[in-house]
Amino acid sequence: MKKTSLLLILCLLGIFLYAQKHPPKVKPADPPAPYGPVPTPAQVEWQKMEMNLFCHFGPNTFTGLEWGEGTETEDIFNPTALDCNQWVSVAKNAGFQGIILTAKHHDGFCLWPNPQSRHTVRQSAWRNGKGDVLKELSEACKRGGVKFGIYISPWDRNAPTYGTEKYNKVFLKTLRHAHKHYGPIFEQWFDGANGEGPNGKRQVYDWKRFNAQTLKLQPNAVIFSDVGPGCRWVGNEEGTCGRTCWSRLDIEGLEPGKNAPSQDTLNAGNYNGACWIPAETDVSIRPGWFWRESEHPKSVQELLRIYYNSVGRNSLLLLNVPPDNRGLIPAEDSLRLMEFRAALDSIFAHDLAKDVKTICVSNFRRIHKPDQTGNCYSWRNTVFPEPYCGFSLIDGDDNTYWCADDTITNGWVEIQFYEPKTFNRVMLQEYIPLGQRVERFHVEVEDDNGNWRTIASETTIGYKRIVLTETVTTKKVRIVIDKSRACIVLNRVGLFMDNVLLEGN
Ligand code: FUL
Repeated sequence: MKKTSLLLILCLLGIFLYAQKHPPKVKPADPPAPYGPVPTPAQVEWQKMEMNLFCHFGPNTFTGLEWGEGTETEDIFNPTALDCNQWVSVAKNAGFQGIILTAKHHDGFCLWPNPQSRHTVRQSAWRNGKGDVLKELSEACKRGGVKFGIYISPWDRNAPTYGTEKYNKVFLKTLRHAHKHYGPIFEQWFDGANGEGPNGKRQVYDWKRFNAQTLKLQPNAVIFSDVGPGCRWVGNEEGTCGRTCWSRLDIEGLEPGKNAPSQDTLNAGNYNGACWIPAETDVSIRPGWFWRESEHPKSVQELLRIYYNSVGRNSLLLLNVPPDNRGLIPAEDSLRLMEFRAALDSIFAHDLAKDVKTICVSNFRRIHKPDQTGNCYSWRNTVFPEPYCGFSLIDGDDNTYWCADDTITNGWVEIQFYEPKTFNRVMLQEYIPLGQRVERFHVEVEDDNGNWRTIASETTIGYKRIVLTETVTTKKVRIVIDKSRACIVLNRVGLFMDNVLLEGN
């Protein structure tokens, strides 16, 4: 061989080895553009709370009424052993992130010394008129690291001005007092009920000002009502969100109460809704909203069913657990909540999707050339997984996601295990800061003969979707996104075995 050829070969080899060690710097693939309306950061944080406690407490706790008349004597409110620390520890131990208290229900009685009213704890004999439930609960929440929210009913059967323009000012001052003294408030709950006041008149509520002032004083508060603007009523009090549930809603010209969207619309959202207003599922652990000695909490199976029908369907669960006439959450309710927690842990503590041999996707926005890693990720991979690849679905990170190329609106993710796994729950999550996209998907498993079988077909995903399937044992499972409204952006796939509630849909 000539000297020059040898030199050339050596040069080329040198270049090759250098290139191997120093691959050209590649620009990371761009993230996708958001699609449609998207949540505010406060709405994202709110949705991640997943489960909050609702506490209905007030004169009705002592009279057994659901809607107090507003004429009850203040002395009727007299809890003998109020301890908000107990409420907070029950919430925490059961895995609830926030507590919302009925600071004022329709009877108008205020659980704090509201200067706008003469029907409050201050006028009661409880603690000689020095008690303040809002103060105790907001402080207990702060100590316990639980978020605090308030329900203040605009309908007031006691306020003498109710039914006149003056009442809107009284209500604004009432709100301001609560928001200024007991914050931070993570959620302001506005009931749409609009009955008659003491003078037989109904109020025309000034919702615009109620909302604007709330956000001025509590900018991070998510405002609940039939039409948001922070989150919406799910349309029923049974604990059931729509199987199809868009976090989008049209609210132009609509209001809470009788001018609200239909209950079906609230349940499913609007496909093309202009605003991001996710569903909140409020339901009581007991038959009534307020405590009554004769009533008892729902079973663990019922609570689990509610969980699947709310958190598992792109909604937040607001579970009402009413304190009793001592001012404590009754033992049977707290015990039930602990059993509920234990059931959730037994199901969701172990995610089988984390034990994969490989996780492959049909397409992802990649940095490297296709032949470098293929579309699969396995634990034996030496190349660090790229952002947007299938590994993002099982990495336990809220901020990473599998993302397809801009034009790809259908595709699949396939998980293969080393050994067959048995499961009956499939959890999927979209990365909602970029909008809600998936419109239709199905789940397939492979049998021993290599044949694929569909075990579930569903519509929306949103923040979280838990699909109940028959119990299957398989080495391969595939989630097929049949239709996404823009390129697929999925944050998580999880597979679980529920031995508590065995039946499927
Ligand atoms: C309803 C009220 O009328 C009930 O008493 C309860 O507070 C429930 C959460 O909202 O509209």
